[in-house]
This record gives sequence, C-alpha cells and structure tokens, in this order.
Amino acid sequence: MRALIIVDLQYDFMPGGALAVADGDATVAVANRLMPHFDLVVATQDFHPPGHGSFASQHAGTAPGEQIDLHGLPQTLWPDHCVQGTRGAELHEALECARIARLFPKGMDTTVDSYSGFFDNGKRKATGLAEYLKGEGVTDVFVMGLATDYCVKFTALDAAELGFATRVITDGCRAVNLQPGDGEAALAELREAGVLPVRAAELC
Ligand code: VGL
Ligand code: ZN
Repeated sequence: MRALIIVDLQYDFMPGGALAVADGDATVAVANRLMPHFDLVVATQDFHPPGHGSFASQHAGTAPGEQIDLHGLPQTLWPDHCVQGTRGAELHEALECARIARLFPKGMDTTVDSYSGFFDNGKRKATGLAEYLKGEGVTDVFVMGLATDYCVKFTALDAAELGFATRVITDGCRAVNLQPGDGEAALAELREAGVLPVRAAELC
C-alpha cells in the first residue's frame, strides 16, 4: 500500500503569505496530478494558536530567522503564520481536497513546534499519523509539499525511522532556504537516511 503525504500546502507558505516559500504554489498542481495514483492520500496542516512560541513576535528583541531555546529545544523563529482561523492556515483552494482521506493538524501546542507530520519537535506527542497509516496497511510513503528544509524533511525522516519505505518527490517540494542551499542540504540528509528522491513523472 502506497500513501502520498502532502505537507502544509497552505496560503501562508505560498507567494504573498506570511512565511512565503518561493514558487510554493507550483506544488499544488503536482499534488493534484499525483493523488489519483496512490492508494491513500493524507495531508498535514501547520495549525498554530495565536502567540505560538515559534513566532518571533512572542520573544522581545528577536527577529524571524533567529534561533532561540524554546523550553529546552533549539527553535528557529518565524513570522506569525498559519494561525488557526486565518486564511493563511487554510489549504490552497486549488488543492483537490476531496481526495485527501485525512488531514493531520500539527503545531497546536504553544510551547513546542511541530515540523514533522508525525510528532512534535521534542517527540513528546504523536499526531496519530503513524497509527493511521499502519492501520490502513500502508508500507510505502511518498512525501511532498512545503517546505523541503523543514516540514517535508522532518516528516520524511520520521516516516523512514518508523519503518515506512520513504521517498521524497523533489519537484513537489520547495524550500524556505533561510541559508542558500538549505533545500539541497535537506535532500542530502534525507538520502543519508535512506529516503531517495523521486520525480513526480515517475509516479504518474
Ligand atoms: C514550516 C516553518 C515553520 C513548514 C512550518 O511547513 O515547513 N516551516 N512552520
Ligand atoms: Zn509553523
């Protein structure tokens, strides 16, 4: 059983959004093209309460892009983004959501960020995604979405560690690239972990 995991295709990660990823909206068409070719499709949604601890606005004297210690974990600070109830948190309207069997929100705990679709960054709480996929008989997962260097990377690393045969659909991802090359470095790290890249055209 093969599952497609679509990561965070939300307005705040699209051009014009609060945490815009260059060309991020190009991934929506890739997702739509891929979905019919999978046994199961799930999606994640970055879904922060107002005042989330990952927001630079909550830490006086800091700016987005800086690193702090957030309750014992290293935390990159971000602009306020994907706040529950705002348009920025919504999935892109062009995404064919009817094909998504289940949506997994994450990042609701103010005290800890959650890049992976499986666990928070401290691996203290699970979202239920692993149990869901295993319960559906999924053995292989393919990860795409935003952003390559954060939520895609950590979702794919966790999937591999959880024992799923895991691949990353490179043309279905775009990177934040806080530092130039972060996206490429993320793909290299994934490869090291046994997560090989694949192009969408190989799957359609
Ligand atoms: C993400 C930074 C902060 C992502 C989410 O979806 O990659 N990045 N929150
Ligand atoms: Zn976030």
